[in-house]
Amino acid sequence: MRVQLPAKVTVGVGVAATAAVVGSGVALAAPHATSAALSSSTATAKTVTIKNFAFSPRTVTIRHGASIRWINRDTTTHTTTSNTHLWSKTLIPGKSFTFTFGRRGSYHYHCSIHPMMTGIVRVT
Ligand SMILES: [Cu+2]
Repeated sequence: MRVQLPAKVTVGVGVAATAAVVGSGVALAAPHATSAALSSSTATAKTVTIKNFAFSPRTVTIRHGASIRWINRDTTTHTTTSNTHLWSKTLIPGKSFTFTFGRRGSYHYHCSIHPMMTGIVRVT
């Protein structure tokens, strides 16, 4: 899909705005190259284990475009819930949930059943 977009832009703008096409072509080339490089870092997805009413590790750092997988190894149901409600998932014992972080930042989250359980995902 990302490959098609620059092609459409080039065709749509046509001959009248050749300079603009070249300009946007260059601008689009950089993000495209970045996303291609990131697809390999997706393999470095990290796991946060929920155990003994805690997220472990409590703070985890990944590259943007990579994923966090939470798995509930407790005998109690927990949730992983973004403080800004970017994601929220209830996990019964043994279940897991994966979320991909496209943008850099610090994402604070908690368990909505046990609000003292908190964690942070740092996306670089
Ligand atoms: Cu909990």
